[in-house]
Amino acid sequence: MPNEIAHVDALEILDSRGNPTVEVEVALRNGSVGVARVPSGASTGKNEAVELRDGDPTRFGGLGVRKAVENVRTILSERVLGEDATKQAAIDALLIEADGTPGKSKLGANAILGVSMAVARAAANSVGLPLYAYLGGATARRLPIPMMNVINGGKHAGNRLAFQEFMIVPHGAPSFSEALRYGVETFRALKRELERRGLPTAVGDEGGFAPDLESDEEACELIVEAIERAGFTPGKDVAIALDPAASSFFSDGAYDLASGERLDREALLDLYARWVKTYPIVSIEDGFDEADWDGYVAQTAAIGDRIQIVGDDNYVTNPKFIAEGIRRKATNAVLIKLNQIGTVTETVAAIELARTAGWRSVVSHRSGETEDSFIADFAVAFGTGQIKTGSLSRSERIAKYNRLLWIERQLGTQALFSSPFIAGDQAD
Ligand code: 2PG
Ligand code: MG
Repeated sequence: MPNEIAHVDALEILDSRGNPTVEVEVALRNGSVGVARVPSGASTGKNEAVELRDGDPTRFGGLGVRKAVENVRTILSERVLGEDATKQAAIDALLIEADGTPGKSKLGANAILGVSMAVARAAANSVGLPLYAYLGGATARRLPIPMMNVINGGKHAGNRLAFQEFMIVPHGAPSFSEALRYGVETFRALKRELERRGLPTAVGDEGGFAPDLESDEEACELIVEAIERAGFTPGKDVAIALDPAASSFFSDGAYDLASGERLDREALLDLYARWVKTYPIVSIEDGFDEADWDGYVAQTAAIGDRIQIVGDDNYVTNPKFIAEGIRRKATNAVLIKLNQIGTVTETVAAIELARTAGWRSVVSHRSGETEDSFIADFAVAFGTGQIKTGSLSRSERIAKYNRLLWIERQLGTQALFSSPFIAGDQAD
């Protein structure tokens, strides 16, 4: 068999927070090799596939992944040895079956995903195609618009910001590389603006600045200021996207903001509606607690015709929950994270399901990342048109952008890039 899997190995490596994670190497009989590294979240949804951690307090505070690594080297390796690496769906089915639990808790989604991704890479190398072309076929040519997280709060920073992510979206740029430049220049202008105001410019987990602002709204004001100071027009060239990750500031039926205000669902919805009028916001992800379906539904009914409403913690890239969201009209888009569900095939199924409902998909990194740029190729392969992969600092974030620059070059005149948002739409 030409693409036969001959060897599978794994190693406990470190992610961008210095926490252990899994790296998998798959070698084929013909000498082709595929390597993959698994990311890890901090603001995780309750129903995410399970990341297997050793729980041994004498190593890495219990965060070691030796068991997951061992599961790759033994059980998972035995399952896939001799299989054809180009049969991704069949291999993923074997991995799922080997685990046998709905949440991949027996062997670990970190172990399973590592093998799934490394198999895809090995197969791509074997057939001599870049990963995006192997996974997406000859027509895969859409570069994603980047959502760049320039101010970090919530669980990704030690400041008082309740909202986790304040992102810039250069939706007026003519190409991916120009979008990246708009992003970098705005990021730099933001740094100068923070310095001017005497605020710290240290960065958080995703490489965005993490100043201790008085309110969450101040972050939006600062970004608009930075966009202008960089020479761009807010809402026309560069817009704003938010991921409040509201589960992390929700307790006893209300939401606690950085300003000290405590808002119920209706008041928080009013705040979003007001912000959407005041700031050039094109997308809001996880605006409500992951179990607050009524919040999502009300938000989509109220402002879903003007902006993108994305579900992350409530869907966890799981077709079962996405189907529920479609039925309830809870959002109009979904965040896509491979490690929330645990195999390449299931992740593709999530994107396909969203598409049947006319929803958009945003391929996303995790706050704990590695130098692996798999998601850059993945976003192009499935033409999602949007990627969220952090700020314009920290190499684990930049690795994805740099990979997209090469994909753009390889695609040349075939490359497509267009904004899913209407430029100027939000500027009142
Ligand atoms: C999110 C992600 C990525 P984490 O909430 O969208 O930005 O964060 O990986 O911590 O879940
Ligand atoms: Mg999120």
